[in-house]
Amino acid sequence: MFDTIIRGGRISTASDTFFCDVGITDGRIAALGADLGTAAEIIDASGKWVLPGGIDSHVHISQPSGEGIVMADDFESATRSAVIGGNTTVLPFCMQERDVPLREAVNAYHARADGECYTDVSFHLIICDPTPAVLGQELPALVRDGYTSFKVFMTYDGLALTDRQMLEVMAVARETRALVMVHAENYDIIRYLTDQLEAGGHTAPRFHATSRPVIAEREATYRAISLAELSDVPLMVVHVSNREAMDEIRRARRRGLKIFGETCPQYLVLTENDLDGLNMEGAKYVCSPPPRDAASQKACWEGIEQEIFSVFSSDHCPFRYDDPQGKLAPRGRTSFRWVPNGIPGVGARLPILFSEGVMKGRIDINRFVALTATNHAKTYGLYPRKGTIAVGADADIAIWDPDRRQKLTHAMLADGCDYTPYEGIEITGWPVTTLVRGKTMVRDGDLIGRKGHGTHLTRAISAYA
Ligand code: DUC
Ligand code: ZN
Ligand code: ZN
Repeated sequence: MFDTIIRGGRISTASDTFFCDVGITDGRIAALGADLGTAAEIIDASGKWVLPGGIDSHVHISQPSGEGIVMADDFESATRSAVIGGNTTVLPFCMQERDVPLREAVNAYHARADGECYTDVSFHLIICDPTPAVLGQELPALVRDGYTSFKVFMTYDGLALTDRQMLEVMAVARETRALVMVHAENYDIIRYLTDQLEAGGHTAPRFHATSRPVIAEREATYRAISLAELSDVPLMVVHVSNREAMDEIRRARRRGLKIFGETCPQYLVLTENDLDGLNMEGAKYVCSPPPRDAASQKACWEGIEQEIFSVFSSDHCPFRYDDPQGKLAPRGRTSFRWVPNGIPGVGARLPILFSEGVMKGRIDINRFVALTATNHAKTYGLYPRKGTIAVGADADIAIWDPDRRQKLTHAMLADGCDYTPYEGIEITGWPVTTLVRGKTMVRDGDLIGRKGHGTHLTRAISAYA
């Protein structure tokens, strides 16, 4: 007797597809087989596809974003959108603040998340001030406590690390076996071009893209890879937007290095032309790196198909559009430099890749599962508890209707934002029912679970570290 049986579905993991029932007990998958008998709850999945719940390993929630700017999502609204979009775990960032012990920052994020989440969560650590105490004591202690990944930035005032500081963080990563994620864009190129553009009166949102060219991303990607090679650590290059940066990852992998790449929906379905909107409409698409052109979209698809990219994340970083604390902040109207940087996507990520990737024949369903769940779990120390459908794993499951066709609208996403950059995209396939650790959180499209079911996960060491 199980708590729940999912009956009659077509199950896919990152490697296999098969038809059987899923028996769930105490939040875990207890059996896979034919005719599992009876249970307190039977979910009929005939005609549906039963997949591991999505893991989105790159989301920003309730992160301080500059004076007068407020993120559109707290943990409740972001994880609500996540679970409605078929996710069962998200990995947000905990950002270090200068002169504040890192542990205090971690505690502050816990206070914001605890009791608020619909999905499970687990924090990466953003390191912006690698002091001797942070490097020597705080990071090793936090890795021991299950915060096993760091993010470093090569650009942005207050965030960018020097090459030397990157090496110091990588040395700690090597010692502790933490995984390093890098935001790779050349700080001085961006600062220089931004000053030049502003001096010429080019301040509209579309010049955000002009100020952050492919060369800035390619150069920083190569430099980050070089620092990781010297340090002998694996590296995840996040939010890769174009062929040239991708080719640096490809070359590094050919040299046998453990360099990994992530891409995101904005690099598959948006272009810099979207930043061209009248008045401030283009601000809805301001994110970094910026969306590029049709050739870059094609390159990112190639990277997905050829396994240069191992993870597909949303980089959910939401700011309301029609809001003085969001995209229409007064300062942002004076220059693209001040437009809050980031776009929402945690709810739209999976339907976009399912529809554009699987339904259009670019990738198969097993690759979809790898890109959206299994590889995230392996990379960030959650596998095999998360990211697959196997006996003993958490019952984190999304049941998809592969035939549902609709236009994506913001209202479907239930986040705290007031728009989606993906409005109007035709979507085939939708995650209709989602279970988090065996609990049905979304049933036939309706949110029925309670916030607070989602919990923080301490993570093991990455499979690649
Ligand atoms: N980098 C991110 O990873 N997210 C939003 C903005 C940025 O620069
Ligand atoms: Zn980034
Ligand atoms: Zn991000």
